[in-house]
Amino acid sequence: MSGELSPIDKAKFVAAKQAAEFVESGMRVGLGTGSTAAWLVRCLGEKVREDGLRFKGVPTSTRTAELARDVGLEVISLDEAKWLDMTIDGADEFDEDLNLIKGGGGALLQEKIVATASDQMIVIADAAKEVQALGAFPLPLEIIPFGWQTTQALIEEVLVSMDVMGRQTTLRMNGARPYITDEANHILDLHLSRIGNPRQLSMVLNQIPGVVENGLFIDICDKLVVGHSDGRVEVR
Ligand code: ABF
Repeated sequence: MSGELSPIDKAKFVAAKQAAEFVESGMRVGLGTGSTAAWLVRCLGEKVREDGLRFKGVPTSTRTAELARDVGLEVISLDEAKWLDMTIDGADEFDEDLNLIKGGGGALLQEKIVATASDQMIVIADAAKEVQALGAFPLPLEIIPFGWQTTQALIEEVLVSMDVMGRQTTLRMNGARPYITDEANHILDLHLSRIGNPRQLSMVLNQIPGVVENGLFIDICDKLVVGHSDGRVEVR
C-alpha cells in the first residue's frame, strides 16, 4: 500500500499505521483530514478487509468521508455516534505540551467538534511539525463570509494587543475565488510567526463576531504518534 514513499510521506505513513493499531472492533472513531489522516484511513481499510476489524468512523470532512467509503469503512455522522471512543487526526504544528495548530487543510471546525466529542484525541504527525512555540505555521480561522473584511479588520486590531510577533492576515483562496469550507465559510490565515500565549489568543479570537472557530487545539490532544522518515515511531 505504501510503495516507494518520499521521506516525509514515509514519516506520515508509519505514524498512521501505528495509530491504526489503537482502533478496536466495536469502537466509534473520529477520522481526521489531511494526507496523514488519509494514510490512517487507508490502513484502517486494510484492517477491515484483511483482519476483520469492525468499527464505525465519523469523518471530519467530505474528503475523508469519500475516502473512508472508498476503502470500505462504515461511515456514520457525529449525531448518529453521539460520542466517540477516540479521534485520530493530523496536525500542522505541535509543541511539547501537545498543543496544536490545525486547519491547514481547511477542516478545522469539524475536526475540533469531533475531537472534543471523543474520550481521547490521538494526533499523528511527522517529526518536522514539532515546534518550541506555535505560530510559524499560519493560524487558520474559520470566519463567516458576511462582512468578512470587517471581521478581518477586528482581528488585526486584536492582534496588536496580543503577545504575537506578526500581524498580517490573508483570506485563503482557491484559484481566483475564496476557499469555501464544508460549512460554507471562509478561512483567514494569520501570519503570526510566534504565539506567546496560545490559550489566551484562542479565547480572544473566538470572542470576535464573525469568527466561527480557530485552529488552536489547546488541551485537546491526549496522545501524539510521531513518525520519522527512517521508519521510527515515538508515542508520547
Ligand atoms: C488536518 O490536516 C489538519 O488539521 C491539518 O491542517 C492537516 C495536516 O495535514 P497533513 O497531514 O497533510 O500534513 O489534520
